Amino acid sequence: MSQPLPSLPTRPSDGHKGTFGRVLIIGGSTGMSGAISLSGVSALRSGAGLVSLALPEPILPIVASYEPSYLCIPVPPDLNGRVSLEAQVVLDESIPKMDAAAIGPGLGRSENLNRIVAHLYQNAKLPMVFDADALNALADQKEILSQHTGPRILTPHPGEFARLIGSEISHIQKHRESLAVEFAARHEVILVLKGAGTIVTDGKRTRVNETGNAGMGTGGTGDILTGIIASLLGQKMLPLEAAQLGAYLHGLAGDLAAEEFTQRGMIASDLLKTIPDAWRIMQ
Ligand code: NPW
Ligand code: AMP
Ligand code: MG
Repeated sequence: MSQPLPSLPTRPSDGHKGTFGRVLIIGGSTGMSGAISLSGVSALRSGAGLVSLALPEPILPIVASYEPSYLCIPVPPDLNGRVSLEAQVVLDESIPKMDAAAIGPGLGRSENLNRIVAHLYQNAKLPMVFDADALNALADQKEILSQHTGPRILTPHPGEFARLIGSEISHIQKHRESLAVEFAARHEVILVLKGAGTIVTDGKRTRVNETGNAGMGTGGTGDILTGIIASLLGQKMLPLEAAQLGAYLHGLAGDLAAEEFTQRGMIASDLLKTIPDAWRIMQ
């Protein structure tokens, strides 16, 4: 049976930005600066106290100018404008100061990124979301999927899940819940299998999300979900609850965006404006 919706994170009246969580999001590359910008704003709109984006230095000006409220941490780029292996030093310095992190939106793919993703997946103690190209990096090294030291939330769409389990999208879509539950149980992770009726499971407890619509099939919506879940983790929600509440909030923001702009006319950044309306309905 589908689980009930978790309670909202608490917001003590004497709280401050430290109370509400420091969140780090790692991603972005030349040509995909939008993805990490969307994740950054959605993390802020979801209530995190401080949001920092670690991104290749060449795209910093464009990401920083999109929104003044997040911090930007430049990391050394490779020749193609992606996060380079040298960035690991900067990331290792930043991570201990954070309450939660996410990696993947707009990250791109390379051998060196596979090494960085594996290093964080296996060694970072804090709760972490793995999305987008970070999932592709994990799919290239499936042997490490069970080797993690902290709570791990994986947020694949069916194409990314197909790569992760070495299967076909059509097979996944026929057996969404059972495959998600089996994967989460086997690797002791929280799996968020996206698409109509997003499934959120830790392998024992499962929730099928009821919000969202086909208007969300537009570039960037998944990057927004990553920021939302990382933000809720930063606010100390339990990982399964953060993923379940995050999927619901994201879908509701999508439903409100569809009401305002229509499913055909809505775009991902519209959700950044409707997240506050979604909170108002939920609280
Ligand atoms: P198809 O097309 O039907 O065969 P990829 P990506 C499938 C960044 N972005 N149900 C689909 O299948 C991301 O953050 C940057 C069924 C196709 O095969 C990543 O870093 C943006 N199938 C990077 O781009 C905005 C589904 O998945 C495959 C499905 C690549 O991410 C855009 C496509 O997936 C984007 O977010 C569903 N519901 N959903 C920016 N503005 O900077 C997906 N598929 O090849 O992993 O590409 O998801 O675009
Ligand atoms: P991504 O492919 O990573 O950008 O993620 C797309 C996001 O939009 C996910 O959260 C999906 O669950 C959501 N989405 C896409 N299509 C639909 C749909 N038909 N109904 C509900 N949600 C959808
Ligand atoms: Mg995505």
